[in-house]
Amino acid sequence: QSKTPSKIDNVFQNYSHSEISRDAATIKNSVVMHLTATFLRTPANMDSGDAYLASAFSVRDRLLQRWNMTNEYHDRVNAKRVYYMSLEFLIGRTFDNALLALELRNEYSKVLGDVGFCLEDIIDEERDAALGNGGLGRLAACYVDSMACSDYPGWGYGLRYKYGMFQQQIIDGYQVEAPDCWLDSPNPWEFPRPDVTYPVKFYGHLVRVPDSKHRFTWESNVVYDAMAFDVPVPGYGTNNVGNIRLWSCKTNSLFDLNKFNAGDYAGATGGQVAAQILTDVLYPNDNTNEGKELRLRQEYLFCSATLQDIIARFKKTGKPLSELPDLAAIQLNDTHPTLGIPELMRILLDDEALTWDEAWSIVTRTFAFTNHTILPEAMEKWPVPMMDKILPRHMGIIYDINLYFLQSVEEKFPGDRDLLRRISIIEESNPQQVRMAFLACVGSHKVNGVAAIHSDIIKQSIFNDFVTVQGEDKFINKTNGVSPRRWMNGCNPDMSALITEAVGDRTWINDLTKVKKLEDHVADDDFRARWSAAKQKNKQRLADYILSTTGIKISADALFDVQVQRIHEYKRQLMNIFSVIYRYHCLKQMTPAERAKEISRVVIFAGKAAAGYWVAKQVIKLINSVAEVINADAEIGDVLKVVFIPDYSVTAAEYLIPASDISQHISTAGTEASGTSNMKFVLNGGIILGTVDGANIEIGEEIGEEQIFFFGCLAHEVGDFRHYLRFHQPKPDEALQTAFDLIQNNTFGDGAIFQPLIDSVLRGGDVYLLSVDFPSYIQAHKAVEDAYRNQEEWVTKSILSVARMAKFSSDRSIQEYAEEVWNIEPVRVTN
Ligand code: 6GP
Repeated sequence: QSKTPSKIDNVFQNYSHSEISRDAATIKNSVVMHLTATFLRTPANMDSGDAYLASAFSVRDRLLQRWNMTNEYHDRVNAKRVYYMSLEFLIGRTFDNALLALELRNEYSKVLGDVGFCLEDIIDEERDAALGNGGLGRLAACYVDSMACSDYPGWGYGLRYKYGMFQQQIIDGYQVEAPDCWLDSPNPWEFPRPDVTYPVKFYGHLVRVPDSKHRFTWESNVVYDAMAFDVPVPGYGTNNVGNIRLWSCKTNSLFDLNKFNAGDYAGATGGQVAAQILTDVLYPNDNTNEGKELRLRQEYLFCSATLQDIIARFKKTGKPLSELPDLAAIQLNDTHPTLGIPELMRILLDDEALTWDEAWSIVTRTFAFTNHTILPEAMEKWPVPMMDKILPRHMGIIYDINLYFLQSVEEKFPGDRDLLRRISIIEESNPQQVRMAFLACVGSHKVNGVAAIHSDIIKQSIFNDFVTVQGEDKFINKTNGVSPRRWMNGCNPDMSALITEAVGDRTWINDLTKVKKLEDHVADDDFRARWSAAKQKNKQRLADYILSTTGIKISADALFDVQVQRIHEYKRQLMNIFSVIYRYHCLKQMTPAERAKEISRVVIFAGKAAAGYWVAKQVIKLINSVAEVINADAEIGDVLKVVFIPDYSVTAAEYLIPASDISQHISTAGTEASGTSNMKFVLNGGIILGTVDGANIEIGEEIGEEQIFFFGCLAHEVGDFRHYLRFHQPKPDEALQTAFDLIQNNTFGDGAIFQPLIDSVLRGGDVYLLSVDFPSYIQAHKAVEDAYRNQEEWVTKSILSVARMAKFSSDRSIQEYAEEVWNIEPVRVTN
């Protein structure tokens, strides 16, 4: 440990605390400095890529002052921190977000404008950080944003995947995956920390420490080094800058010089390859679990490095480990980081020599767990033999956790053997499996679902026995939310300007309850006209984006009908495209005069399918095949267009969401835990067509049922319908049958390709109840059209919706977590 010479303090006294320099000349100088000194370019040969990098580095310099100050301050006051552990952070772009947070957008726009660049083009040079699949990963990004903006000392922990979410290309209508080499060019938004590196062991064997019951030495030759990269999370309207610490496998020390010298070049780098691969790729599964060994090792590398780091930071305070829960709260974002529980036990037992009871008390007071799905295919389980081989120490700890837990159950409910079987962390299958959701539940002091309906469902289904055994208070609801910074102020500047006008200032961006003020303007004709104009501008921007990405020309005057999310059977994109086919059929039956009276509509899809999810990929093919036929039908023209936008991403969502008139959130009731895009669409003045599912329900409660179009069966009816359909042939109504007929008649190319999709309804038990919900779905579409014809009322709905959406800010969610789960207070960072 080197000591800081006392002189340094004096010399650099004012360094980190100086004000951010905002004047044009200083900004220009710093951009030019980075252009020349960081990237070895000159102003004369600068292109927009260079302009992006130089500007981004210059903005980051300004961010760093606050970042240093934040961490220094939190250390100084011994602030309790929350650690959000997530295998996924779907961040998207950072440059524009940072400009807005530092309130430097106009300044940079001017400086870049002076040298002939347009800020919007420069922003477009940045690649998304797509270190996540969908809902759960994007939620993590919104949550760290809210922690930063609400002055909570919060860190995200994740993995720095070399290849993020795959790039989706559409070739001949089919999805084709290509690697996302997002780190190919310099990334201004990460800081390598070679000094923050931890060894992580795998395999090996255990030696019991003499005379101890629970203390072991874990001997292993397979040790990888996890190195930290820090990603700043700029807080808006505060000095607070959050941090996402991402781990990457360090491989240099694994190069085998002896093998190299002996001419075995592949062998020389073999160890490096094995290590590197751990943090190479994001597993592209959304709401599914694949029991791959590499994934287990990836999860452990992540958990071990994170827990070692948290303990190292805590130890700097000099406090006893029993006080860890007073300075650290750890949130598990689904089960993927659950190994953090046995890992903390291992550290406390083996490294710190605590007793089992002392260690277990610390663990259960520190961890809390969020469940994001009840889909059975997503439930993480690991075969005991695999776990035992890769993580022998953890398997032993899990056995002991389970033993003590089951003993406590037996004490409360003596002789209930079936309860013990159901509730055991180890499933008695062949081979045995570790049920990660149960481990997470047993090791946490609070367990939450992500919307009211979902939190109720988990209490009645997967955690039903735990409610009986551990009491109801442990199981709570934390309805999701989204960041108003990115999902309003960032992506919808014109609407945001109107809100600022209505509120009187920009404080609504950090306090969304203020949007209520919009209600005062709902009768103001001028305001309404500008509201519509903002939507129209967003629609034109999307039309341009669609033209440039797909070559399809659409009219911005049509109704934009959007469904964008991962492609999944439970989300029912299939039902949507069946309804499009039916609409096409109806239009074809009409005379030109009748057709002219119809509302023109553009149906927009986007979303990725997991690479191994065949049915989902066929759905993409069907959408594209239908689009091709309809878009080429001159008789139909602009009355109906269908677009599949390839490579859906956070950035694409930022174009799509502000431009929607109607968006679809049509999961079978009880299957979508919450949804978060539903919130984003309504926060941008869009109207929802949805099922009575997830957060749709709470959105309806907040904004009023006149503002939302609900249809379909209810969650409590699903069981009976499914039961019926197991034994009875589904009866498609005339509309659905028409769609089937058109497909089978080869209207959209070879119908045989799509027969399995039709069979999933007719012969597969119609698990997602398309045949049940289709009639009310078609009805709901009619209701939407009737409402849309009355543009005056539509604008009213749009304004009222936004005005009543305050609940769905992630700031509200984070405040609830802080108060009810983490027990942390905001800390205002000052000099
Ligand atoms: C998703 C849920 O499907 C979605 O409804 C929810 O809004 C989101 O999580 C955030 O809570 N789940 C996942 O992304 C997932 O992979 C294992 O769950």
